[in-house]
Amino acid sequence: MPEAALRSATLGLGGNIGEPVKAMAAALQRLDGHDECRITAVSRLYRTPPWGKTDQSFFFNACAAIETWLPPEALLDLCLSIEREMKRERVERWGPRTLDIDVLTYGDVVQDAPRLELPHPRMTERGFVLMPLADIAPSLLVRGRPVSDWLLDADVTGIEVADDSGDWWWRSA
Ligand code: PH2
Ligand code: MG
Ligand code: MG
Repeated sequence: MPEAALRSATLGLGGNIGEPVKAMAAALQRLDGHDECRITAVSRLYRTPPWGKTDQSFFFNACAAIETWLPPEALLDLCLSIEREMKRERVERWGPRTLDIDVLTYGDVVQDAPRLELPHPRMTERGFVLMPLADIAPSLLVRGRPVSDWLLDADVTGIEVADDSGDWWWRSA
C-alpha cells in the first residue's frame, strides 16, 4: 500500500426525486464534515433535462471539488454510504432514489477497476456533468483534454442555472 496522501478529487451530484437539492446540500455538508475529506469548491446548482432514460423528471445537478486522505475506493464507499443515508431518510415519503454521488476524477488516477472506473467513463459526454464541473475546474485535464474543451462538444440543451450563489449548499440542507 502506498502511504496515504492528500489528494484532489471531483464529485458529481444529482437527483430527481423528492427534495434532491436538500439531499445534495446535506451530502456536501456531510462530506465537508468528514475527518478525512473537505470541500474546496462547489459549482452552481443546475436544473437539467434527464439524460439516457428521458421519461423521468428533470434533475438537479452540481459538482464539487474536494481534498481527501481517503484512497479512491474508500472515497467511493463514503459517497455510497451518504447516498444510502439520504435515501433512507426519504424512502417512506419520496421513493427510493433521491441522490446520486459519482466520483468523477481522483488526482490523475486512471484505472479500469470493476468497482470504480476513473475518470468516470461517461463524464465527458454529459453536459449535466461538464457544465457544473467547468464552474470549478475548467482546466482540469480529463483524458488529456481540459473540462472546458469537452464542454464545447457537449449537448447542453435545456440545462439551466437554478442557483448561482456560491453557498446554495449551506442554505438548502
Ligand atoms: N443521472 C443519471 C442518468 N441521467 N440525467 C441528468 N440530467 N442528470 C443526472 O444526474 C443523471 C441523468 C444516472 O446516474
Ligand atoms: Mg450517476
Ligand atoms: Mg452513481
